[in-house]
Amino acid sequence: MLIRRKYGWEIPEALATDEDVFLNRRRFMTAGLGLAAGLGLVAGAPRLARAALTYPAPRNPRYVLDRPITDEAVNTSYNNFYEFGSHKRIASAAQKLKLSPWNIRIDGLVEKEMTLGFEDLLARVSLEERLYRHRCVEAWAMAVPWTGFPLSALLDIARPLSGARFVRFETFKDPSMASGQKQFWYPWPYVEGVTMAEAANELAFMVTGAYGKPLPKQMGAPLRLALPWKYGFKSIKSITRISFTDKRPVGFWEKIQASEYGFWANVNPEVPHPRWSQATERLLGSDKRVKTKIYNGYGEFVASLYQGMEGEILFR
Ligand SMILES: Nc1nc2c(c(=O)[nH]1)N[C@H]1C(S)=C(S)[C@@H](COP(=O)(O)O)O[C@H]1N2
Ligand SMILES: [Mo]
Repeated sequence: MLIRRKYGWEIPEALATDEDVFLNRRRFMTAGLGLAAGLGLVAGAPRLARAALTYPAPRNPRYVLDRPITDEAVNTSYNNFYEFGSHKRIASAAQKLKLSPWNIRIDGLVEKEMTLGFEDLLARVSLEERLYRHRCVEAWAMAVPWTGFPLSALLDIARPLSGARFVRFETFKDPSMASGQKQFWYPWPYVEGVTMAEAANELAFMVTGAYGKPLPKQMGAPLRLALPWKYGFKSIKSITRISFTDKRPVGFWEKIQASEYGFWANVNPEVPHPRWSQATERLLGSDKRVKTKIYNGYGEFVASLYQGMEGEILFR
């Protein structure tokens, strides 16, 4: 049984991480600072140290899996990232993604609009590792050790105004870099959105890494979302813009086919996709199928978000 702590990550790091990792991390940090000093970089050390020493981040033990972690080699070679092609083998094409400079625009209904460099953003948050399940609407699933920070920490930085009701996320648009974006019939850039309440939910996670390392390009470097209770298409990759708005954002897939891919897109085995069943899912890297769970097994964290919303199409 899962014991709920209000802030699970607020337990001392030595308890959250097994001792081995904790001690290694300490040693690593000390070594890194020594190296920085040796190179005469002490003035710039806080930023350098932070950016260089974030991996591996301590694991938050609050989020547990019911299945093995998907093999890293499988996960980095089977991806949905339509910017680089409308099939799963986009990993090599995605190496064209240019990661620096990487700026994130925060705009709309906020106290003060701003543009943050990715490194500046990293310096303002603390990273943790979480084991999350991921359920694609196409009925395959994976389990990933993500590294990142809660989306709520980004809300603290962005300081949305009281009129903000939704957060809208946008991916880059550059057809010269991402050949899939030459397919002009798709509504680029990729967009996704959540309500403010969903954004503030503890499960909503901004991902900067996986498998104890910075995120590989094909998985949505340098910054993507993970919303483990929703179908995978909501977990937008390679984010460049985060806007606060009073209008419900229309996602990339919703724009293409609203009858199949809705705004809420909460996982539910009992509501079939118009073209296939959602009752079971295939675990990536095997032929094994397991039963899909409502809210992908995260109902304990998120079901209350949807109370009294029975009139909405919550599960597509
Ligand atoms: N920008 C962008 N984000 C995206 C997608 C995409 O095509 N473009 N595909 C989505 C879908 S359908 C899924 S299942 C996941 C896949 O993530 P993965 O490749 O890391 O497994 O990314 C989501 N985020
Ligand atoms: Mo997906």
